[in-house]
Amino acid sequence: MSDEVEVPESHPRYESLLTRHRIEAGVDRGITSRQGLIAQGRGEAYDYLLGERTIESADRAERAAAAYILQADHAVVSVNGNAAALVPGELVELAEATGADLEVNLFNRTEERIHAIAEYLREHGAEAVLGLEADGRIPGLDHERAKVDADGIGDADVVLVPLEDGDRAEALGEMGKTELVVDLNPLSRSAQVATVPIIDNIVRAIPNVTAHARELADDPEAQRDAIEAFDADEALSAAERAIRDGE
Ligand code: PTJ
Repeated sequence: MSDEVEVPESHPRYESLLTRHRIEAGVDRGITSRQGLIAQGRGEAYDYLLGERTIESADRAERAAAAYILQADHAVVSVNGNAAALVPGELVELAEATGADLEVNLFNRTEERIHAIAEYLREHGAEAVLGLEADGRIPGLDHERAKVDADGIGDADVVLVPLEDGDRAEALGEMGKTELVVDLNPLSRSAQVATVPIIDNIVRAIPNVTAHARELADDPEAQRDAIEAFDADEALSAAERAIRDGE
């Protein structure tokens, strides 16, 4: 089965249908877990309520995230089965634009899926992919869920974790890492514990973080301003208001 399925561009919910097909294709290719289908459905519901757009506070979060990545000693972008299926090329571009590392890191870890995702990222231009080693651990978590690459997330001061499980997000925060979380649900624990919760669809969020990073790249003062202008609690409240009142 090919990755791209025919979806009529005239359909009013074209982007949403295309996203759904990418996740389906990801499952067929052995990249995305079947649980990933459920996660996608949950995400779609929130995206529908948010108006399937990047709200203003999410754009500020994406700018702050770009600034944190640029200012990091070692930034790592964590890639799971959903992220890989939806935005493989965009993740590679973000890594290239910022110097961040890419690490395949899975909630439902299997060696087959780790290798399939690493290969898929390489097909999309990634030169180095971490996570195949998984010789480090996140303290406080049990077995497979705790595994990280000691040279990747284990060593990072800033991690971008899209669609992360709440337990793992909390444990990474307790390790003292600056966490940038992409999650459409402002009430999720991952979003609540993040330094920067990005309440937006990953398909819009990642290219926008890259665009901000390109703009901020040579301007440390603008990077500091982007970080200072961002307030996590305010961003979570703004997303809740957008869902409730359509603001
Ligand atoms: O590939 P693996 O094994 O690492 O597993 C990945 C999933 C996503 C299946 C795993 O991390 C998981 O079960 O996640 P949860 O606990 O279902 O949380 C996923 C969160 O991501 C939910 O809060 C969804 O609302 C949100 N979400 C789903 N799709 C998107 C999204 N957020 C942004 N963009 C999306 N496209």
